[in-house]
Amino acid sequence: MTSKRGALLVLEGCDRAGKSTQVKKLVDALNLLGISAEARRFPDRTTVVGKLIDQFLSRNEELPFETVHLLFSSNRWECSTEIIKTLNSGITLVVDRYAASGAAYTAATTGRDLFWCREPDRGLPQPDLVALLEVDTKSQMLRSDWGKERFDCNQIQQKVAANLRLLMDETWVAIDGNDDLEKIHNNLVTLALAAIDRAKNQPVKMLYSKEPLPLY
Ligand code: DGP
Repeated sequence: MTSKRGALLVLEGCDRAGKSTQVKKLVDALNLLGISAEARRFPDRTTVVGKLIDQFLSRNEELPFETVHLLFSSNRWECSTEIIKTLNSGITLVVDRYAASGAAYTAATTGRDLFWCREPDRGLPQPDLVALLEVDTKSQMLRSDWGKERFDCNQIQQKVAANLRLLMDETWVAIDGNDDLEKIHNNLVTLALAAIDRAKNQPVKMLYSKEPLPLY
């Protein structure tokens, strides 16, 4: 490990919570402050696994939701070595969705418990910060492209929102996504700088490696 690694910063939330906009703004702001930062997103639809996920999401491929759950997790695993290398080279990563989306969406769509849903992601690089952007259902539906993909439905989104709340631990911060864009951004910059400072002299940890698990 280098003495100053980058931090793994994750933005989570339901569909159309404003994550992508905030990821881009945060990366730009960090780079302007002289902190090397790059954006990532999951699912990464450019990989072989990601292409299959894309087919499923656009309803061109039918697969059991449990199978898809493992594909989403594989998609994170296939990027995990590169993520660790990048962090250890001193670059901070700002990631649009990560393992919590995996657990929250599968629990919402299959009824399987969060404990089961978290398992495939155990051992992935652990985020140093998870910022949960929470928006009310009305403003979510007003955002562009609503209803186009498989999980763009009110009932699923409400369950996802509740599941994300249940997944919160000490690395998470909930943010009101209905707030003004710049206010959210400034809040995220402050949180990111603190997380980068905390992470810089620590090794990258493994996700869900502590016992007992915080959910039960
Ligand atoms: P996005 O590209 O962020 O719009 O995500 C595409 C959709 O896939 C969105 O409805 C959220 C869902 N999703 C993202 N990650 C996962 C995951 O790991 N598991 C499941 N089941 N769904 C996910």
